[in-house]
Amino acid sequence: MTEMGWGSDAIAAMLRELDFKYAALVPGASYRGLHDSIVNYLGNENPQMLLCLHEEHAVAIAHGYAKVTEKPMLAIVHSNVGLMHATMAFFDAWCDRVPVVVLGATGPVDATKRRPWIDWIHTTADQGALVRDYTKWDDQPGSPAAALESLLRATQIASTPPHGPVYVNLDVTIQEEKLEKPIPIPDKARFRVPFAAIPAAADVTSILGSFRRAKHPMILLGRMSRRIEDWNARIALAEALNARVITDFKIGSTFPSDHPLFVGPPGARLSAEATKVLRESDVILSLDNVDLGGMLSAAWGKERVDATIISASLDRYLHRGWGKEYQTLSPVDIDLVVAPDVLVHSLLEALGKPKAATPHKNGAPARPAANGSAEHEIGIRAFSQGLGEAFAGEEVCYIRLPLGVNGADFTFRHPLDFLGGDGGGGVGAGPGMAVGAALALRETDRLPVAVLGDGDYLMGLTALWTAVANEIPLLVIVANNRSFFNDEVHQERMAVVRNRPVERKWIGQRIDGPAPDMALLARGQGAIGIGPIARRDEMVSAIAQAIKEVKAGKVCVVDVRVSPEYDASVAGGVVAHADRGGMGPDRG
Ligand SMILES: Cc1ncc(C[n+]2csc(CCOP(=O)(O)OP(=O)(O)O)c2C)c(N)n1
Ligand SMILES: [Mg+2]
Repeated sequence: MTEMGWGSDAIAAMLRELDFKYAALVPGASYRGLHDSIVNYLGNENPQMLLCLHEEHAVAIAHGYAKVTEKPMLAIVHSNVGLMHATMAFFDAWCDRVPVVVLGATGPVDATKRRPWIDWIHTTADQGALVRDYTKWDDQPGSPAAALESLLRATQIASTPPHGPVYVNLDVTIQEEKLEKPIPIPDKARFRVPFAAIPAAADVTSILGSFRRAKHPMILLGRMSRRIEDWNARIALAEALNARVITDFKIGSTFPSDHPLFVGPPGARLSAEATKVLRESDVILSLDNVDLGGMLSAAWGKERVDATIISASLDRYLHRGWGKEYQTLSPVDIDLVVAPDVLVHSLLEALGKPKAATPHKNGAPARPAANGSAEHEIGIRAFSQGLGEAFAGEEVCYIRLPLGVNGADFTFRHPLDFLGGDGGGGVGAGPGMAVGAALALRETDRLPVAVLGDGDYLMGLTALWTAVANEIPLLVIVANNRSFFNDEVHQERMAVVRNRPVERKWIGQRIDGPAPDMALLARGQGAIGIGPIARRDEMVSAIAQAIKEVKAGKVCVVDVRVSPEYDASVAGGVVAHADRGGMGPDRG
């Protein structure tokens, strides 16, 4: 390693000490000092740069990585404009409660040091304000030594549950400052994430007392860890309490969907069966459910909920004034400010139960008849069942699934079987998050599969170039209904409410005439593009070919033309929720 000679060398050394393996970035003059230090002082290793074609992708990649690892990855964005591009991805990471460390830069705060024009463009009075309302913390350190402390603190804050994105803005002056002598790098071991709080024994006893008296106990799983030990403990607890379990599609797989205690199907909204079981329950344990109050009102409407409600969540530490992603305020009878998986272990311990769950037989998932109007047309149900067929026998991680599918067509048996959503509903996040998740999955035996809507794919597809350029194997399947179809469902609702022609719902929504060539767009970035596949009988073999490519290390996109429709379990919500003003599907 060359000698530490510049402010940004010290910053780069700190990044290495903090164990950042990758830095997803788009370059910019505002951090040319840091860029040079990563390349020439660190040798572009730990962290290694992953060049991105859009700042939104850089942060989305870090987000996707954290979905798998629960650890922050680094993203670096250029001053002002780069950060502006990145804002939606910050918002998604914030709503999804994932750790991400983003570095940015500013022109010299000291105006006498600014080069004409460009440095003035690069400088704002309070750059962090752009993202402050949806980050856990931000800072603009005033010296190289202060930057080291700032990075330590940023990483510690992002990694401390509840997780979230953080932003550190590095003044170009401190990056480019010539150091008199090397700055000692603090030892990260003394700046670790604090120990998790454990629930008081009295609270554990009182929760178990409630469950002992319960006739119909229920567990609502929300933001849980992806550790297999925690997954097993969850199963053991549900079995010990004989509690039925509901999961959340937004979070991904948190409980085996073929377990006898699971109430499914997994989906973006509460199924009729889950609503029924929830209404019958007399004790409900919410383990950091994203929208406990919303779930209760979906089941009980305006009626009083008589069940005893127990909650374990740290989320209130993030509740602030700007965003309302914290959802409606729910009644809670026993309210614990502890991490949900911590409570699971405490309860099991108090029950004196082994943490391994009883092995259960996998129930055969329901396979209703495929739909689709024309003989060979791929209806949404035929599509999801086609995925089941194509991936049978493979250890798949569904990084993403499109909103319109019926969760009954998927069986989740491991925390990495499905990673859930993007948190903030940002269309265009899918490709970037897929690349980040695939990067983390490269360390596992999982086949990384992202099933994306065509709208999502088109908005973010140049993120795939980063995967190709860095040999990150990834399989993308585009559920191509040639539409921002979610909003056709909304237009249908408007037409029904306003007595207007439903046939016009597609106007301003269809992505057709011309239909973008998804496979060609993939090839344009060096990926393999297959399709369009428009017949059911071709779908499975096309995916089989793609699996081979991805196993050989390639990025492969399969364009599957699906009918513009949502499964009734999703679109049906338009009618089911008419009493809430007929909001349509759960995405806006
Ligand atoms: C950045 C952004 N713009 C617009 C929307 C509104 N919106 C929600 S879902 C959706 C359609 C997404 O289309 P696609 O990915 O093809 O999925 P489909 O609904 O067709 O299954 C749109 C435009 C959004 N959520 N985010
Ligand atoms: Mg679409």
